[in-house]
Amino acid sequence: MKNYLSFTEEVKHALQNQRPVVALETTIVSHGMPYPQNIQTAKEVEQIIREHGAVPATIGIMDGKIKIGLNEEELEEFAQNPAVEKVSRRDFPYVLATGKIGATTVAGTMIAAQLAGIEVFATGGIGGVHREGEVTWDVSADLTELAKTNVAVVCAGVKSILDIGRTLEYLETQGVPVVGYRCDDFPSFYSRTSGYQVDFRLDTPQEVAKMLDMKWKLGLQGGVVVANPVPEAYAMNHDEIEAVIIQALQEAKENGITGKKVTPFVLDKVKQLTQGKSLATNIALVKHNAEVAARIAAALKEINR
Ligand code: PSU
Ligand code: MN
Repeated sequence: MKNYLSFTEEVKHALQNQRPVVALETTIVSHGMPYPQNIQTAKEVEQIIREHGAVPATIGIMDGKIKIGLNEEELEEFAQNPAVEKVSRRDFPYVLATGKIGATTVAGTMIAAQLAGIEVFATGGIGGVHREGEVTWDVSADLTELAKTNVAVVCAGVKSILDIGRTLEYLETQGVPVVGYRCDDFPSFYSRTSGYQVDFRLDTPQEVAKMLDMKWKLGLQGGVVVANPVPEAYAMNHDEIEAVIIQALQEAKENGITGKKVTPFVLDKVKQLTQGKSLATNIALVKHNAEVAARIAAALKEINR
């Protein structure tokens, strides 16, 4: 798979010189946010990472290559082209073989990041066990990827479109530590709390870096979820968002939406139903995650210098 990687100069240089690098996904760009907020956010997030002493590597598939770092024109393509496929572990061979354009999910980005030698990844929220997952078996491949791929994922928890309790149980079974960054309660994306506790609370990038380093030095395969709550000023009211989510899930059911289409469909409905309020929250939390991820990546490089 390494033969299919293609690096931008900026990322190649950073990796060769042991500089901190933060991976970013493209599904959030192509399927998670509308144009033009998606491209604007993608660029700003890259800039925030640079301002905090790391190099951003936005990952996506194009022309039969897994791109580690995208130039402006490429990023624009991911933001605007409606033909972009959503690429999780399952989808790599098809998208690479056909030369299609593919946006990587959390799972897909983790795979590419590990191959490239990138240990820290910033996103919005990870996938998880869906509500009624015990019936539909809809469990995101993000969770099994976290069990086997050595990348730390800085996120704002999981959306309550998912079954948060079962998602955390699944992560425990798979041996994935869930760290609360300056929080005790596992955040639920739009809100700073969920009613579920994180496994471990850590308060500085250095502490997180030390734990990541320990996990991988011990030879314990897999990632770590670093849960970073949305900044207070952008947090949404829990009951308000819950009502919207119930309606969005109902519409997904009525429209017979299944498989990889579920998450983008529900995200879009939530956005429509909150008149864009959820989008502002989404943008704010992604930026915050980028900053924390850059600090953790820098601290991790300090340990092994
Ligand atoms: N959750 C969000 N926003 C997102 C996603 C999840 O709050 O954009 C995207 C991520 O790319 C994640 C993917 O990896 O959806 C999970 O999709 P699925 O549930 O089909 O595994
Ligand atoms: Mn799914």
